[in-house]
Amino acid sequence: MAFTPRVFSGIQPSGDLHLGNYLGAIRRFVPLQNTHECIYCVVDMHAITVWQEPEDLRRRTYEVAAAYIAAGLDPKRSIIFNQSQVIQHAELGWIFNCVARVGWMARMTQFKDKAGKNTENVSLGLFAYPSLMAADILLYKSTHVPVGEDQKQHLELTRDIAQKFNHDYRKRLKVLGFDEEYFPLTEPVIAGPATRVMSLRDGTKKMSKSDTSDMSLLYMMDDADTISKKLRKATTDPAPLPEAVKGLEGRPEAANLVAIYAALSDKSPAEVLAQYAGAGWGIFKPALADLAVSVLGPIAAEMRRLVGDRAEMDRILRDGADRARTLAEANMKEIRQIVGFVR
Ligand code: AQP
Repeated sequence: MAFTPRVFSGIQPSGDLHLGNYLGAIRRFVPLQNTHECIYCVVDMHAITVWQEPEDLRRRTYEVAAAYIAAGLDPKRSIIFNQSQVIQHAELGWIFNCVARVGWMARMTQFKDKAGKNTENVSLGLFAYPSLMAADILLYKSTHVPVGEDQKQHLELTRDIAQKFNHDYRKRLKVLGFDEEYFPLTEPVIAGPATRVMSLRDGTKKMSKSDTSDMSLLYMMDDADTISKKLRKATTDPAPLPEAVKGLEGRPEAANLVAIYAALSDKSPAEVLAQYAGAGWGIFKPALADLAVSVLGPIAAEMRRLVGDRAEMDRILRDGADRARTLAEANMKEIRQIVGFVR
């Protein structure tokens, strides 16, 4: 069956937003508004899979929504809301907990990374996280999900859950007259030069909200001086920039800074190297800092303005949640029937 092309993605309000979130996700959300029906969620229920101070959770929920809008999402065209306002996410998440297998969850590298040696003591929610993520996506029968590379495995699991649901309920789907492919097999959209932005201190480690070293991340709300200082101090090797992308092999920090420049300027790494071949870091780092300030500065200013206007943010999130709930409930009505719940 042909599904209506629909984009869904989300970000957790679990820490301050950084350049990886911006380049790997938010920046790439924006042009999709021109070609698809888009739903962008602030996934606050995912955030509490690890402890969040309630006041921080609230502040960051507004910040993520503000970042979406400041980066160019139009709340009239795209649906923007926070997950906990549409309770159908939790409802379908539970059904998917009963479709997914424990072994599938145990294989998730993000769970292993986050739980570390502490697997007995992390929340059950952290373990089941990918099942709620599958619910977020499939609740709207979303066909495309723009994400950074770190989310690829979770999206494969979303497809596994969709496939198992379609298979387990095939007889019921037939009896009720639904198409045998009830849920779509969603496509990850992982594209562009910065699908995995690395730490500014270690080019082999992902830039991540949970990194405790401030200098390893560029935050979306950093001011111009801080951006320049962090980029000036970013770890690099001593060699100048090569002429071609092949010359970045084995140079993770150099490759990372070139990828960041490319993504911020909508160029390819090859085009960036064509411009800077042979340049030393004394030239490239200030140029990168200027570029980063020119892109992030206006976004940060708009984020500050928006988070200062709580009434407007509440209105936008409520409107988005109302529109999302209408779509979600139409599908949930069918799903309850398929599963066999009496209503
Ligand atoms: N370093 C990154 N490079 C490219 N994309 C990234 N994303 C995250 N880090 C990078 C993308 O941002 C989106 C939102 O991520 P999330 O908040 O839902 O969860 P995350 O992937 O767990 O983000 P963090 O910052 O790495 O948080 P922690 O430290 O909690 O693990 C996703 O599309 C993600 O791919």
